[in-house]
Amino acid sequence: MQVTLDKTQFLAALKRQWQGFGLQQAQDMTPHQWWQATSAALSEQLNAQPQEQAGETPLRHVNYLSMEFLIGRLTANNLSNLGWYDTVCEALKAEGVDLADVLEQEVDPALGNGGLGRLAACFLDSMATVGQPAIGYGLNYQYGLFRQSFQQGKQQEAPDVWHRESYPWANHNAALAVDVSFGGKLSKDAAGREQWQPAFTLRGEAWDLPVVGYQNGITQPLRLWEATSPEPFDLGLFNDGEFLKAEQSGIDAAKLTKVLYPNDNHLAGKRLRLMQQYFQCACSVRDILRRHHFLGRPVEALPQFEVIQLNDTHPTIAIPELLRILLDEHQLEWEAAWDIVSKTFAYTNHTLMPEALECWDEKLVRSLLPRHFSLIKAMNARFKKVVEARWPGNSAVWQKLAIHHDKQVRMANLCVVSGFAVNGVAALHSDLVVKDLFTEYHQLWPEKFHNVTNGITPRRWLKQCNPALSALIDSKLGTGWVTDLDALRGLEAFLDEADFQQQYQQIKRENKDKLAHYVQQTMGIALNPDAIFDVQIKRLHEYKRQHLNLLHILSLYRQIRDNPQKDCVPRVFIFGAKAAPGYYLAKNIIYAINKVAEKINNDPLVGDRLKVVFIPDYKVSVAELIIPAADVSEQISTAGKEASGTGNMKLALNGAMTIGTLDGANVEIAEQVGEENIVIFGLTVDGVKALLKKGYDPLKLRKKDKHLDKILKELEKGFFSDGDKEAFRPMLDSLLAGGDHWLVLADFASYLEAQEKIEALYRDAQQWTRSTILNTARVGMFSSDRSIRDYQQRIWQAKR
Ligand code: 26Q
Repeated sequence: MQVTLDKTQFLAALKRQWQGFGLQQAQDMTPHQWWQATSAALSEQLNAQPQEQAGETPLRHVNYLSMEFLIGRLTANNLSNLGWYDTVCEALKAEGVDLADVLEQEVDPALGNGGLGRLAACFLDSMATVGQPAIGYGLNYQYGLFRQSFQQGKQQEAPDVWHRESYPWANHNAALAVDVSFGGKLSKDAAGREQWQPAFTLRGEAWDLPVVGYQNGITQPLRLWEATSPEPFDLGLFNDGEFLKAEQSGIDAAKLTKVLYPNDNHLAGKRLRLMQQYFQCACSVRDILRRHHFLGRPVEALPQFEVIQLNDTHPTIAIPELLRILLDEHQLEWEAAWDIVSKTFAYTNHTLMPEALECWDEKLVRSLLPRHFSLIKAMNARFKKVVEARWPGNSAVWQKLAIHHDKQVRMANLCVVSGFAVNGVAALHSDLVVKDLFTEYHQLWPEKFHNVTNGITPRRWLKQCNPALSALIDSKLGTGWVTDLDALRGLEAFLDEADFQQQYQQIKRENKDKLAHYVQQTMGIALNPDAIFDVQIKRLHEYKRQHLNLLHILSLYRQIRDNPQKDCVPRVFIFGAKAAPGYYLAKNIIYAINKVAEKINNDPLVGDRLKVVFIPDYKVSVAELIIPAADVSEQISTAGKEASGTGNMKLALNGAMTIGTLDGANVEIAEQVGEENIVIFGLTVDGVKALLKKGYDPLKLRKKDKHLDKILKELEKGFFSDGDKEAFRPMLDSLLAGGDHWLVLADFASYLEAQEKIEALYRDAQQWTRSTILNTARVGMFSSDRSIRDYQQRIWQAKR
């Protein structure tokens, strides 16, 4: 049921585009205009396709609410999923233009921070592909995640100008605009019902991006809300003082969706963030109800037809928002309204770390959303009775489970109490969610808790980013793997074919050449493509332990200087990571890596044996370049801290060997690929718990380990920082005087051993190739298509 592109119509659409630019002929376009025009023409052709009428489907419709969608570049993705790539390639060739060059011009919208945002994008791709009716709801930020550069090794941030005004894939859907109110006060009506008189109102305008299923004729929307002021010349509002009130309260509508908060696994606690969250939820809930009513369905039937999936707690305020509409607008009684709400929401947890669990100050909630706060208190009071019945007189349990406690609103608790399902994102993580985080909730409602292991879309993360490997797989297995990733197991049949091994190796080598070329162009550093490309790409966070990686680099450097003849396999260490602008320690780790890189890269004694590159401005399009070129995948978080990880899956799929702790999805990757094809090291979750219980002293460890002591001394003495002894003080203090909360030094020895094992494995080129082929062949379960089917079976479409 694939849709075809009519070349003549496409060229006519393209012509309208360059005419719109005021040009005389296509050849007058700049390279960037070629991308703009091509994409706009394609967008128009896609919109003109007759949409398949989603008839009576037995499937509940999914509303995926997320503050982040890290979609990446869309043009190549849409061309590939539509099956239009070759036609457009030919059409442009006739104009003397190379499609690949055009695609390089595309902006990479950074409407997310990292894993959680990219997961949302992979899930949209998979829902469209497996035929799960769905819509993604998010915000249309004017500026995405900041652009990163380095000045003397320090991170600099600049605004991410992605030109949303002229982004060719976005369609303004004017008819869907929604008004959203904030602030004000409560009063009681004659019947004693609470009434909300908001202080000011903003407008949400809908921008739809197409989410194209893989060659199946399905396109579903990602709907992003932009905040604007309600018509300033609506005299009614104007006379009511609404407009002025908005001005007075200092709420400039344009501010609301101006910028994405750059925090990752950490809270901001800011008023504007809560406003963004409510704005997103209010617009989306309105839109869901509008569609439901438009189909002639009674509000009581909402849970039969719609499910609202919350991507972490960020959109939690949608819960009291739906309750408010049912009570205040539909005039339902509490029980009836609660019945609907409690069957509609499902919540995905992405973290166990206490500092990342969202809590909002009650004052903030009350002042911005007085009616919602009142409803939260009512929910809390009703839930208290449930807890009291189960644990009579046990105030400790109540204090833990309360939604509203100690002048705080706890969003995770609100989700668990109100949702019909709660899930973690990897098997280990979901176990810990039940055992450590929501223990008593699990005792109350065991049936609510699930695991759905994360996944990645094979379309972007193999077919598009690694065309050479995809073609090789096609030649062996046909093309079915693109929508059935388990089929990659078929590659095992070719494992011992010298010819296949050689081609697989050759492709890795060419991908490394490409990355080396990029690094040469952008950073002026020459990389040796015979070296091991050792990659750590993810947000900069202490728990992800980029500084453990750094200590290993320092160890190698020390060894080379102690023994200049040392025969080692050349290594290139590649980092990509942004630190939240306010995360001082994370920025210090970036600085340390860059300073160490500078020294090592310029030391003639080292030569080609060691190189360290921190690629600036890591983002989806840069990931697409690095991942196919990686030999080693660093997944070295403190056990129990990385909920899942998804970069680990992308790297393994593209034939990198993982060095990792038994954390997040690494555990399941190890199960799939087999223990000979992954290098596991370090403390386990139980080991971490035992060590902390026993008492852990990093200083003692340092005393015992002479090698470690030497390395740390060099950092302390300013050897890498032009004599500046304070340069890495924040990082060193956290590791030593600060108690080494993330057990970096505790895992150091085990990590070095694991790295030696990597080197030994790499020396046997044939064994190594076999192992990496097996990584590609055996990680099929990490397709996000499988994740979506799990959500369907366990949560969205489960019999109730
Ligand atoms: C919260 C409040 C205020 C401002 C910002 C935030 C905020 C924003 C983003 C909090 C957390 C995030 C992002 C979290 C995240 O990316 N988590 C990752 O999710 C992945 C997908 O499930 C997992 O694979 C990773 O393990 C997890 O760290």
